[in-house]
Amino acid sequence: MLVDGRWVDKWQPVQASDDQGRFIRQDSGFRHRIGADSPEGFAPEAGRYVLYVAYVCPWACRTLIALRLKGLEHAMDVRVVDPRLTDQGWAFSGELGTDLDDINGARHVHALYTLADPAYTGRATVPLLWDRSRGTIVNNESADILLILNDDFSGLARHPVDLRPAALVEAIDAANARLYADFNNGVYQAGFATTQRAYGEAVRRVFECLDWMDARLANARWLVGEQPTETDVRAFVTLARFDLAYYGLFKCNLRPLAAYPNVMAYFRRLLAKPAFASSVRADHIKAGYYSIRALNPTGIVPAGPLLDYL
Ligand SMILES: N[C@@H](CCC(=O)N[C@@H](CS)C(=O)NCC(=O)O)C(=O)O
Repeated sequence: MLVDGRWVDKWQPVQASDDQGRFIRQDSGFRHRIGADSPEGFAPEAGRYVLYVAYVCPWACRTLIALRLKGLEHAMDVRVVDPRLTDQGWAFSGELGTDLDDINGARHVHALYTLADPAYTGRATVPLLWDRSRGTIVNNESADILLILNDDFSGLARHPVDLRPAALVEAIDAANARLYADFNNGVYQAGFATTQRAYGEAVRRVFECLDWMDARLANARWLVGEQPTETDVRAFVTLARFDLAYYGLFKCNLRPLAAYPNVMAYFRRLLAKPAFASSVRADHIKAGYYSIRALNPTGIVPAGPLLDYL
């Protein structure tokens, strides 16, 4: 991570733990919005902003899906980092179909953070939204970036998609809260737990959440409302990594996804949409998660699982 703008220590996936061995995720450091009246002058303009992502990262992929669902590819460049973590965090290698950083010439994502704030302290995470005009980070919180794409860029969007219709906001936020705690972040809490008890608690919540989704989807096509919403984007990114990485590496192995017929049918409905399907790079997901040395010291990437849906 960065401390006062200097890269320190080897990269550790365990961001922080509480006294019971439970994984704690850090808060994001840049939280600006984009708008004609933005106090920092971040106006919504085509060609001005760059979205830096990793295809291994579920948080980054939710912003990529939103970008494509909204039809904003023409308005914003995307740069993709190598999915394999290095001692200096995310790197621009140009390998595995990823990008070099032709925008800022950075070799690692942490260099973007220190360009934005030479005294930055915190983890150098993706996704991040970069402003070419001011040479800084607008936002590095995927939940915010999703709203920026949905709302702040709606004037530039080519598809009339609203991922947070006003009438559904309460239901979306309630479902999101459960999904985040028990599923999106729950799998990480299982994977990075350092005590049996913390793992046991987390894995139970992961599968209770799958039970809840399966029951909810028995009579519904989407988790909230009649069209895919932000909630479906959030559910999808964890489902897409479930059998590939969380079942094995994170020990979320009570059951594979196929044991949940309604969830599986729902996941296939989402996969049929190009904006969702194009966000899934199984090779990046496996290479990235299995490069976490704290969980997989040999770095060996498993051959399977062979899945009929990816
Ligand atoms: N709150 C952030 C979390 C992003 C996050 O944790 N990204 C991970 C990749 S999946 C990361 O970049 N980790 C690098 C690190 O923690 O040093 C968001 O949702 O945008």
